[in-house]
Amino acid sequence: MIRNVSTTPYNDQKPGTSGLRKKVPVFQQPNYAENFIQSVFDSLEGFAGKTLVVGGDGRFYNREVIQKVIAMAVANGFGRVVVGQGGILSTPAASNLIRKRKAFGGLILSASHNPGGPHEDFGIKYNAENGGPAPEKMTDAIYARSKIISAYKIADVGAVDLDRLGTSDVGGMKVEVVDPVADYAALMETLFDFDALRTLFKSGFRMRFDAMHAVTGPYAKEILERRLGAAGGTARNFVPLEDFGGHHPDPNLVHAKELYDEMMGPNAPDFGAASDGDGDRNLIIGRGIFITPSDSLAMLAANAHLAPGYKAGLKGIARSMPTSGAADRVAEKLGIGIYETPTGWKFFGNLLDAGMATICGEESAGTGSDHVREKDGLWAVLLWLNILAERGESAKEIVTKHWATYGQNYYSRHDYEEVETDKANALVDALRAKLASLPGTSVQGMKIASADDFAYNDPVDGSVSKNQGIRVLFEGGSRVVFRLSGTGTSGATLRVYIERYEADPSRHGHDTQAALADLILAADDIAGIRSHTGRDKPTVIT
Ligand code: VG1
Ligand code: CO
Repeated sequence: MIRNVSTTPYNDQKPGTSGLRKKVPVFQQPNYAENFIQSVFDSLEGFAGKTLVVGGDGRFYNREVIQKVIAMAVANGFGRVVVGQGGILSTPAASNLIRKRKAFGGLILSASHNPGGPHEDFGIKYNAENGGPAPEKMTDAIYARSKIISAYKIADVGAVDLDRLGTSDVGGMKVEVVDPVADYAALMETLFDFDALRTLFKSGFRMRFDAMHAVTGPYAKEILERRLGAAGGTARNFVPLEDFGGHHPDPNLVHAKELYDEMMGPNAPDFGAASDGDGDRNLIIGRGIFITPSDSLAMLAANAHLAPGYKAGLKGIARSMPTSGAADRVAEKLGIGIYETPTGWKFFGNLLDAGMATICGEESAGTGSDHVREKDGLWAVLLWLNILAERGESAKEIVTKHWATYGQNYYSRHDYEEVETDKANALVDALRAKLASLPGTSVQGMKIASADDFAYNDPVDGSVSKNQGIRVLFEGGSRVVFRLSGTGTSGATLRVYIERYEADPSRHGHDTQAALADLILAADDIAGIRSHTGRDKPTVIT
C-alpha cells in the first residue's frame, strides 16, 4: 500500500560541499530523512521505471535510511533499486555502479570523514546518472523544494533483507542486493597492471593500508590481499564499524597518526596508505616521507602513463582552488589543460564528462580520474603502487626527483574547528570588506600582489559559482587562502591554506611548518584569526 504522508518542512536541509550532513539525532527527527529524500525525488524528472543505486559507508543509521529509501522508491515509481550487501557501498563504488548499470542516479549515505555513532554524523547525497555528485543547480533545487514540501510518498513494504544477495520483488519494484566489491574490483583490474603488482608483492614489498574501520576494509582485503597477494595483515582496521571504533575516519596526520609513526619508524614498510569513512579519500606515506595530497596529485599525473589505463596520456588536470599549484607545473610540462575549480567534487563532473580533464584532485586527500565521477581512495593507492612497480624506485626517490624537476610547493592547511558561527562569519565579512585595499601593502615583509574572492565560471555549462574562498597572493607566488567548511555539523570550521613555491633543490624536503612560518603569521595579520576566534592555534594541521 502506498501512503501519501503529510509533513512540514525543515528549514535546514541545504546540501553543503558534499550532500546534507547533520548529527544523527537531527536525522532521526520525525520525517527528517523522508522530507529530504522526497525533495530529491521531487527535483528529478523521468525516473519512472528506472534504476536507483543506494548504499552507504556503514555508519550508524545507514540501514534504517536504506529501508526508507527503498520504501519511498517503490512509492515514487522507480523500477529497480540496486543496493550494496549489508547496505555497504563506498562512494567511488556507488559512482561506478550508477554508470555501469546505467542507473537514473543514486543516493549515497555518508558523512565521509566525520565521526559516526548515535550522537555523531550522518549524511545523504544524490548523484546523477553520470555517477557524479549533483551539480549546484540540482542541490539548489532540492533545497528549495525542502522548504515547501508538504507530503512524501512511502510504500508499506516491510524491511528488505539487505544481507542476502539476489533480486526480489518489493511492492512491484525490483530490489537487487549486490556484492559491493565485485564491480569495483573488476574496474580496477582494467586500469592497473595487476600482474606487475603481484610480482611487486611477491618480491617482498611491504605495505600497510589503514581502513580506519570504515568502508574500504572489504575492498582492501579483496584487492590488496586476495587478488594482489599482499601479506595477510596488510589491511588494518578492515572491519567496518558503525562508529568507526570511536575514531574520526579521516586519513590525515592527526587521525592516522599510528600509520604515520609506523611509516617514520625504523622498520617501516615500503608504502603506507589510508582511506576515509566512505572510501573516496587517500593518505599516502612512503617509507620515511609523507606525501601531501597536492604533491600526490602532481606526481600521479606526471607518472600516470605508466599504468595501462592511462598509457595514452592525460587530457587535462583539474584541481580545486585551494590545492597547491604543483599539478599546474606538470600540466605545463605535458602541454595539457589545467583547470582550477571550487572545493567539492561536484565541480569536476562537467570537465570529466566533456573529456577536458582525466585526473582531478583536492588538497583534502581526494584524487580521482575519469574512471568514475567521484574521488577514489583505493584507486589512488593502486596507481601509486603501479608507478612504484614500474619505476622500481622508492616513494622517497620518486618524490625527491619530482621536486628536483618541478620545484617543491610547500603546503599546509590549518583548520580551526567548532568556532562559533557568528565569529567565523564576522571574520570572513571583515576580510571581504578589506580585500580591495590589500594589494600593494606588505605583511611580514611580503608584498601582496592581489586579493580576491574566488568565483568559478564553468567552461562547459557557463554556470557561475561565487564566494568560493578568499585568496591573497604575494609577489613571488606564495599565497594564503581562507574559506569556511561546508561539511561540518557543529559551529563553523575555518580553513586556512598556506602555500610557498621553492625552486631550489637544496631547500627541498625541509620542515613544512618552518618553511611556511612567515606566511602563517601573515595569515593571522590579514584575517585577525586570533582576535576574531579567540584561538591561538589551529585544531588540526595537515
Ligand atoms: C571538505 C574538503 C573538500 C571535499 C569535501 C568532501 O569540504 O575540504 O575538498 O571535497 O570535504 O569530501 P569542506 O567544505 O569541509 O572544506 V568527503 O571525503 O567529506 O566526501
Ligand atoms: Co569521503
